[in-house]
Amino acid sequence: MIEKKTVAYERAVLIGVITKEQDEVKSKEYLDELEFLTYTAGGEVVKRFTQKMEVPNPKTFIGTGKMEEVEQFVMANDIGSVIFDDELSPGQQRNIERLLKCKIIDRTGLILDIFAQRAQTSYARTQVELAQYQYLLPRLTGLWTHLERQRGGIGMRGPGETEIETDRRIVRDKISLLRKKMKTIDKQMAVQRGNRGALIRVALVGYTNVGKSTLMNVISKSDVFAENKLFATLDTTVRKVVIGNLPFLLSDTVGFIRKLPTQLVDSFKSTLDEVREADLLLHVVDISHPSFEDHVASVNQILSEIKSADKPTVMVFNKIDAFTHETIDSDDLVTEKTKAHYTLEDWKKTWMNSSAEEVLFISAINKENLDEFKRKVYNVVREIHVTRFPYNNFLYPDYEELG
Ligand SMILES: Nc1nc2c(ncn2[C@@H]2O[C@H](COP(=O)(O)OP(=O)(O)OP(=O)(O)O)[C@@H](O)[C@H]2O)c(=O)[nH]1
Ligand SMILES: [Mg+2]
Repeated sequence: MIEKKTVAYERAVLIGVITKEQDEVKSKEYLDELEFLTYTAGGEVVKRFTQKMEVPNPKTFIGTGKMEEVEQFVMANDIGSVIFDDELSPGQQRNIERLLKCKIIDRTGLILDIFAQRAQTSYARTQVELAQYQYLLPRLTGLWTHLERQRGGIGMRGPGETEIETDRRIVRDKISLLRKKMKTIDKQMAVQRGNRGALIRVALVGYTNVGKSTLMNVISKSDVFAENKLFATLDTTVRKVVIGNLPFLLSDTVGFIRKLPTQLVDSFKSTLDEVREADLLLHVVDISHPSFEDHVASVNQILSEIKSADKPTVMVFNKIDAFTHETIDSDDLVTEKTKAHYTLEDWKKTWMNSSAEEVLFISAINKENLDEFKRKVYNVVREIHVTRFPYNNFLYPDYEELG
C-alpha cells in the first residue's frame, strides 16, 4: 500500500501567509521549514508566494488576485504541486485544485507523505496508514480523480491511489481494521516494555533533525539511521547504556515538529508511550538553528499534549560546533543588539540559566562535552534510581568518585 519507490525531484511552489500573529520574519522561517519538508518528500521548490491577510478566503484560502498570479506561474513553469503551509479545508483543497490543475498539498498532507515514505517496519507502516486514512476520509469526493494517479510523487504515496479506495465505506472499514490491528500491537508493545524490568528509562525527545539519533549512536554504540532530512527516525530504538556502573535504558524515537498533525499524534500512540512511560527526558535542541526557541516551545507543547510535560528533564543543547551569531562592529552605534547577536555565553545567561532543569551544551558529531553529558546524566539517573531502590544506594557513588 505504501509506495516506496523514489521519484525524480518534482517541481513545487510554496504558499504562505503573513498575518498579525505571523510577521514577515516568522513567515519566512515557516516557509524555510516547509521547503525542507518538501525537499525531504522529494520535491524541489521553484518559487514561494506569500500574501498579507487577516482571514483566509473561505473558498480558495488566498485571495483571487494572488491566485491568478500563482496560476500563471504554475502554467508557465511545469509545476507538479502547490504546497500550502497552512491546513486547507477539504473544500478549499478541491476548489484550488480545479483552478490550478495540479496537486494541492497542505502541511499535514506533506508530513503524512514523508511519514509514509519513511515507515520501515510493519508497525510504523500501520500507524502511518491509519493516520493517512483518517486524513483522507473527509477529502474523498473527487479528489485528484481527474489527475493521472499513476504519476506518483509528493502526496500520492499511500492510500488513495486506486479507484476502489475512493469509496468512503471502504476507507471506514479500513480505519476500523487498522484500529484493531493497532490495539493488538499496542498490547504487545506494552508487554514488551513491561518485560524490560526495573531499569530506569530515559527517552531522547526533541524537534526533528536536532541530532537525537546521532547522540544515541555516539553514547550507545548503536547504529540508528541519522540523516540531514526531516523524520529520519520513525521507529523507536531502545538500548541498554551503562555510565560508570549504572545501567539504564535509552530510547530514541520520532522527532516532533510545529503543528504535528493530530492524526499522527493519535496513531503514534504506542511510539509515544515510550516517552510517556520514561522516567527522565533528554530534550535535545539544535542550538545552531535560528528558530531553536520556537522548536523548544513546540516540543513542550506536544509533551504536554501527551501528558509528559512534568517529567524530570535535562535540556541538551546540541550542535554547538555549528552555532553562529551576528556581530556588531564596535564603531557601529546604530544596530541594536538582538538575539541574532547572542553568543553562546549570552544565551547561557537567558532563560536557560533560570530554567529549573539541568542544562548541557554539546556537539554529538564532534563528541564535544560528552564527559559532562555523562556526568550530568549519571547523576540524574542515579538520583531517580536511589529514590526508587533505596537499598541500592551504596552501589552508586558520586560520578567523581568513579575514577
Ligand atoms: N554540526 C552538527 N551536526 C549534527 C550534530 N549532531 C547531529 N548532526 C547532524 O544533524 C542531522 C540530523 O541528525 P539526526 O541524528 O538524524 O537527528 P534526529 O534528531 O534523530 O532527527 P529525526 O530522526 O529526523 O527526528 C544529521 O545530518 C547529523 O549529522 C552536531 O553536533 N553538530
Ligand atoms: Mg532520528
